Amino acid sequence: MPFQIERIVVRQIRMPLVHFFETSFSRTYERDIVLVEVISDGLSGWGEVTAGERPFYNEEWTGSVWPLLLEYIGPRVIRHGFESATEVYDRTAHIRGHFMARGGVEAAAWDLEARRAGKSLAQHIGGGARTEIPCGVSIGIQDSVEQLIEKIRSEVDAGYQRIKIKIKPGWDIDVVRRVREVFPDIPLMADANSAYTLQDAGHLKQLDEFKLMMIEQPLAHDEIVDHAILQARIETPICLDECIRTPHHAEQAIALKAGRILNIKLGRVGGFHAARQIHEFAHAHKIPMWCGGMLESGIGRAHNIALATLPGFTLPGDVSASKRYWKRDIIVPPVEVSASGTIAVPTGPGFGFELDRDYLKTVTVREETVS
Ligand code: OSB
Ligand code: MG
Repeated sequence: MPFQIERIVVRQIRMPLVHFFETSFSRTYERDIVLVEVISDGLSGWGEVTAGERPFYNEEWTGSVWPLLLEYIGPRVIRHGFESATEVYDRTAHIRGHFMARGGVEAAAWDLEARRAGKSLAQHIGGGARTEIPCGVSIGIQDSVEQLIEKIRSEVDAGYQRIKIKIKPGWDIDVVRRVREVFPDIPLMADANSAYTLQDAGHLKQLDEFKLMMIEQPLAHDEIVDHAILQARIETPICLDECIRTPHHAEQAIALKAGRILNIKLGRVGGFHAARQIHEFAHAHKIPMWCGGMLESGIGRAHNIALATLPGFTLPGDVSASKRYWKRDIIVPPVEVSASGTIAVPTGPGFGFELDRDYLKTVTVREETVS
């Protein structure tokens, strides 16, 4: 359905996390999130830029995406005649990298197009394979192993279908061993966020005895070949996250057997167009997928729910309840998870939740318009 974007409003919001989140690369207490509103014919589409506050997960961060949006991406897409939202990805493909900044606008365009068609975002992207999505949680590195055990216990009791813990050198084998002693049978996995090298292959092989569902991105953020070498040496399935940024990366990784599972993150791959392409290819190759998270606000969270309705997303992802992150979310109702660890896919137009505009105003720290 053809459309032109007349105006783009870029907002940065600041919201404290309910509990700090620690990965192998840093600890976050407060999120600074950039939101994108694209406006056309009196309708708004919304997107979230999933970059972190520091350039440690990938090269992007809150401070880099702001000028990218205002100086490069905004002017490039505004008043351009798009035949459909599938064209927005290519419109900014001359920009090297910066997939999250580009993906925020791209996802907003899909949301806008869904609203223009009066459809839910899930339906519009070709999801709708399921009316609810299976949910897991990602639990950061804690101050003590006992604290971690308590966190796991409360998430298992809440009904979540799988537990992911973060690992790094010095917080890995012994921690997983202790978790397995307490929870011998839960679906469990570990995410290293690129904290190891191939020289650690022998060390990582010690994880095999714990029957993890997978180990996520153990090696460098931009490395595919080394993951193939490691996968041949360990039994635990490798799941790739950081190093899959384009459909071509996914093809290469699958051809090289660099991993057996894919984590797909909307922002990391630049939005729905690339996410759908990766999904299609991986699904045809029988690679199970799940939707990753980046500590999103309600907008990004709602987009992730839509993405996770695609048929190849067969594993529980990192899309969980708003209340795990926020005292109050910017959408109403907040994202809620059932006692069996599922989220019901909303059926209203676009991403399917209402925006809490008053609260959005309260948490906005800067705002600019491209027109
Ligand atoms: O690697 O999956 C990751 C959060 C920030 C940066 C990277 C990652 C994560 C998570 C996410 O694990 C979790 C979530 O949104 O719950
Ligand atoms: Mg990860």
